[in-house]
Order: sequence, then structure tokens, then C-alpha cells
Amino acid sequence: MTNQLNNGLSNLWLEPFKGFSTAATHAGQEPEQWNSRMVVPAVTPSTTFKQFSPGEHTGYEYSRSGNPTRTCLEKCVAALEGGKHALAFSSGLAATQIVINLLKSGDHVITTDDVYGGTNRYFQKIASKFGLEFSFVDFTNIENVKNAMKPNTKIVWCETPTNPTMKVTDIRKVAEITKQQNDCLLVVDNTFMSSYFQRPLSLGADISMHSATKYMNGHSDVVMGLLIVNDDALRDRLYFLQYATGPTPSAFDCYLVNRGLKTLALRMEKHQENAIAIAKYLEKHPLVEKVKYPGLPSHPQHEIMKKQATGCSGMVSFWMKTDLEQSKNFFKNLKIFILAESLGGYESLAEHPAIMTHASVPPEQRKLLGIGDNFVRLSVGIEDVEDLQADLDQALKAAVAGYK
Ligand code: P1T
Repeated sequence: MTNQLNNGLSNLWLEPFKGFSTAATHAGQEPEQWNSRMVVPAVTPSTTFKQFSPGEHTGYEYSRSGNPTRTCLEKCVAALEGGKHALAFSSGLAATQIVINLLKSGDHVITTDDVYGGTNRYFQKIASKFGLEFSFVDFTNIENVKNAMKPNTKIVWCETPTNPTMKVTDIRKVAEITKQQNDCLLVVDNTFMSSYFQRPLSLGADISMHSATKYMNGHSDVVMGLLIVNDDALRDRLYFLQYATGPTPSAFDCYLVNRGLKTLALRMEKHQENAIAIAKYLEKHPLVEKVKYPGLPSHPQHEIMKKQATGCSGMVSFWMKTDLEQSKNFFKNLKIFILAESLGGYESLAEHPAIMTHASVPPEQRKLLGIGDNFVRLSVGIEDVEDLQADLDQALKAAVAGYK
């Protein structure tokens, strides 16, 4: 299997499983851990577990604090991301909230300006009510991060590539800045890349975060979040917050995501192959103004991407030469791409961030970021690429022709 980008990162952290797909298949799934020696870990719906005597138990007491199906998933995710520990949550935003719960009133967070709309809303509308201060900066100029650092900066929240304008941050460079400050954590939202293409912990991040709702599960049928860390004490703090506040996933959802991971490598290769073809096609289209895909040389941070990732996902953003009505015509005419929020599933999705996923971002911030009426985000799926291309072609034509 060949990756489009190859930064030569070794796979040593997957020991004893040398390759990614071997780890995805076997890490945490060892049949010997069960009396029945089952090959596929069972869904364990039990919320509670019988103790031998008070306080003496198998390690499982109550499913908020731990569940065998969740453990299997967490072990597999830790191996894939090159981390020591993984924790699974009831959603990506629940994982985000737990990280922010590490802070206390008066602490400061620096975040990517173009962060996912729901993360932006949580930071601005909820977390800031509890005395936390947020600075939204453009991480593509590393000086902005340096200049935003304050003595009370405790978290640098880096989403790369950003959702939805696909800006890429040099994770190693941000890590150098955060390491100079005591007690400051670098968190990387790795959702758009999945563990297959990017492993932030190996680039200096303290916490890697995923909305597992997306590529990690890959089948658009589970909402889940993941945090991966190397530090034991940090894991214990996050685990305590999770246990004490309760945003844990169901055993059935853990089973599904664990199953999804088994085909992560295959899916990501196909997402990438299709996305490159679609991005190249769009770049040449007369009705398209600009395309952002980090795997193409036209992307402003393509060289950074090559250094820190082994490939790119199915996320492609582009600007059309349309007004709002024409843009709506484009979406209404799509027949294979489904007009829907979310991303990272096997099916191709298209959405209008200004009206949909990023409506909660203040309009003036949206304008600065270029999230306008003509802006489209695609999550390119694993269908036959000729069909996807033909679908975009007819919808682009209909967008303009149908305009009165
Ligand atoms: O939806 P949830 O599982 O809670 O994850 C939130 C989240 C966090 N980080 C990134 C980069 C994300 O894209 C998301 C969720 N995003 C969408 C639902 C979307 O359509 O962009």
C-alpha cells in the first residue's frame, strides 16, 4: 500500500504489531483474554459487574468507570495512534469538554481561528462563562501562536487540517512553543486525518483528539470521541474527569467503532485516491474559483503536510463562482453526494458550512475565514470516482443554468 505523502516516520510505536493494519486487527483483541477465546470481542451490555467480596472485583465495577468492550476499543486506538492510553467518550464534543475541564477559572486557551463550528460554539458560548479566556488565531503563521502566549496559557488547541477551510498547522513548531511554558498542553484535533495518516503524539502533542464519529468509525452510525495520551498522570486526570462527569459511550457503539477500525487503512487509502482525483478535476473546472486539498501542491501548506503526515483524507473544500441561490442549486442537484452534515463515512457528503456546520461561528469571523455563500465542503467517500465526478459536473452545470 503506498501513501501519497511519505514523511518516513517509523512505525516502531506499533510494537509488537509491526504494521498499522496488523495492529488494527489484533491490538486489544487477543482471544486469550476471554475464557471462551472468542476472536471477535463481545458487546458487553451489562452496566454492573458482580464482585467477589466488597471492593474485590475483576477490574470492572460499573460501566461508567469501565466496560470490557470499551477497553478493547481503547487498547486498539492507543496502538494505532502510537499512544500509551486512549479514552473513549460519548461524542467528540464530550472529549473536548473533558480536556477543557482540566482547566480552572482564569486560565487561557489559544485555539485555531478556523476550528470546527461546534468547538467554537462550546469555547465561546459555554466554556468562557466559567472564567476561561480564549484567543482565536491563525496557526498557519506560527508567530501568531507565539504572540498569543500568556503566562496563564494552559492549552493550545490545534485543529489540523482545519474544518472547513483546510488550513494546515506545523504541529512540531507549535509543540516547540508550548514546551517552553510550564503546564501548557498541546491538544491536536486529529479528526480530519485519522490515526492512519497522522499521529500527533509523535510530533510533540500531549493529547490527540478525534471525533470518532468520522473516519475512525467510518460508517456514519456512531457518535463518539477519543483522547489519546502518553503521560500516565494526564491519563489519570482525564479518566477521573470522565468518570466523575459521565460522558461515556455505550458498549454497542464501542463494538461498532472497534469494528470500523479494522478497515481504517483500506478506507483511508480509497478516500485519499478519490479525493485527489476530485480535487484535481475541480481545480480545472471553469465554475470553480479555488480548491483546498492539502495533498496537492497548490495547497499553501502542502510541504508541511508532507513532513508530518503520511497522506490526506477525503476532505476537499472549494469555492464556486456562484452567488447564494446558485450555490443552493448546486446542492439541490447533487444525486450521489448527499447534502448532509458530518464527514468521514464511506458515503460521499456535501455541505454548505456557512448555513450548516459553521452557522454558529460569528458572521464576521466566518467572513474573515472565507466561509461564504460560494463555499463548499466535500467529504469524498469510497464510491467509484467516475460517478462522483459526473455527479459534481452535472450539479455545477445545473447550479448556473437553473439560476433565474
Ligand atoms: O460531532 P462530535 O462527534 O461531537 O465531534 C465534534 C467535532 C470535533 N472536531 C471536528 C474536527 C469535527 O469535525 C467535529 C464534528 N464535525 C461535524 C459534525 C461536521 O460536520 O463538521
